[in-house]
Amino acid sequence: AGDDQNQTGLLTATRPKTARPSMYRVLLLNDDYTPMEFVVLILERFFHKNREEATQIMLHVHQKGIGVCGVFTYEVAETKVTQVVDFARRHQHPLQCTMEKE
Ligand code: TYC
Repeated sequence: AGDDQNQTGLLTATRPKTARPSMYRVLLLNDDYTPMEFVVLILERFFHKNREEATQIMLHVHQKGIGVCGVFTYEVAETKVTQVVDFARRHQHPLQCTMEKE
């Protein structure tokens, strides 16, 4: 924030011009067919989780039905969803991945 001087010579408050971008959660959904090990691999490969974190997230999704893999700007989140779904389909797994605004 700053102070600008207008034509009247009065100081008025101004907003900072750079807003933070909206953030999006990337979500994994549970299903009955995708192997647990494959979900762990996805969390390691695309979300840079270590084996312990990946296993925790996978088990959370398995038990609760849905879980967060990470939070990203729109384009990064969209890319992650595409990468996960493409990878799952290439391996003939029905794994669902989606995104939602934070
Ligand atoms: N429910 C799956 C199984 O029992 C494992 C699984 C976990 C699938 C998380 C999808 O997002 C998922 N093999």
